[in-house]
Amino acid sequence: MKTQVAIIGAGPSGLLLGQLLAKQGIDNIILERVTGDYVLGRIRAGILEQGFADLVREAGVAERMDAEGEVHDGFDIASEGKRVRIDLKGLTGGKTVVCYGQVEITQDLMLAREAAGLQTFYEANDVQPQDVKTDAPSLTFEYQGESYRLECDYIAGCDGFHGVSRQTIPEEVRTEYERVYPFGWLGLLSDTPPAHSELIYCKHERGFALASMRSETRSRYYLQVPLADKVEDWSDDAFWAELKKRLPQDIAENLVTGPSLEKSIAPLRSFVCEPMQYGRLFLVGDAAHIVPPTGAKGLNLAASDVATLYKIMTRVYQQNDPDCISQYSDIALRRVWNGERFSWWMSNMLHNFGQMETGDMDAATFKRFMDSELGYFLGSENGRRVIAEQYVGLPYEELTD
Ligand code: FAS
Ligand code: PHB
Repeated sequence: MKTQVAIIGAGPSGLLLGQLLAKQGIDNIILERVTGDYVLGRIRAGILEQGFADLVREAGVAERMDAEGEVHDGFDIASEGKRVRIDLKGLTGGKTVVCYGQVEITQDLMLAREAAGLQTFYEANDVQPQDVKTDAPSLTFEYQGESYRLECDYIAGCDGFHGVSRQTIPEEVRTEYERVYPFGWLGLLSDTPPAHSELIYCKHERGFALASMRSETRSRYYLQVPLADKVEDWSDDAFWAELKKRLPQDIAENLVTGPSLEKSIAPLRSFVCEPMQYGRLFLVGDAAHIVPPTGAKGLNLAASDVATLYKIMTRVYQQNDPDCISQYSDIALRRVWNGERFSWWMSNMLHNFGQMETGDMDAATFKRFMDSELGYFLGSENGRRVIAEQYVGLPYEELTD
């Protein structure tokens, strides 16, 4: 079995990359460990940067996103009883974000891949990259009880944080940077009308809360919870009662509650693996980096990795320029670290660290610094512009000639 680009993982990174490569006539096969339904069962991101939305349009898979996704011109940050709007459109010369669930975009990409007759092996087991430092790499894997080898020119490791790709880069070659936050996010999905027309990020002494949405009839909420909490510790009633305590009063008074469709706790970490490539193996998305969701960057950083690798593969095959693969890691990492810093910064400003460790200072001093930081950036147009231009996403970097 042979292809040009072998992709590990049928999450948003792998599916979007596969669709874009196919549009350029570059053959690709995806090997995915679980079923498609399992992939679609994971409720994750909800905000797409303009760059991501444009990439989905370029892939020819944007029809439902453009019809059902909601364009958001701004969002609120609530703190100390006040709500300050970050006017994305006004502060960035017209840039906005699209509110459209990761599940939806993943489903659209899956259906497009199937319609294009592109090959995906679901429930492919024990996928192992082989000979990635040679010009004849391959993937070995088990499928329906049989052993296979997929020969290829390049391997895209789109297999997420717990995948096999990053581990394929020898430890002595990899440098990993990490910060684990002393709390998690308890997320709840409900078929109730959103609390507000735009997102509200709430800093509160009881802990952070986020009011987001998926549509005019489906809402997504998050509460900062201690790492020791288990999702079974939180009944729906307990969730709603706590959320009302953290939301601004005028919003809480009109909150429509209802049964949860999904409830889960996600740990928060900042993580980057350098380099993001090794020979003909490229790490893409969560395989290489993780951000706390406070900046809505996780899925969007995966998209910018895809954009860079897509440009490189297009140049390799259409301009016969194999040397340009050496640009991938540096270009990808420059934007990744921007997203990491913004997500870390927003997490430090908006969460309640209580008496938890904050590195080089005591919790009370850290709180004073962060309260002042947030107050300054919300209190000045320049400060709000800094938040706005990071939130809509910095421009994607082009390849050098
Ligand atoms: P993914 O993890 O989505 O996909 C990797 C795929 O590879 C999976 O389908 C997996 O089954 C497969 N795989 C793994 N190992 C394999 C192997 N050995 N062989 C074959 N296949 C293998 N981002 C935001 O922007 N906003 C959010 O609110 C947000 N919330 C999140 C909540 C949670 C609980 C989590 C875990 C992440 C969240 N994220 C959020 C980040 C998330 O959206 C990721 O950035 C996004 O899923 C990245 O997509 P992929 O890189 O495709 O990785
Ligand atoms: C979401 O809707 O899931 C969401 C939105 C913005 C974030 C994090 C999560 O920063």
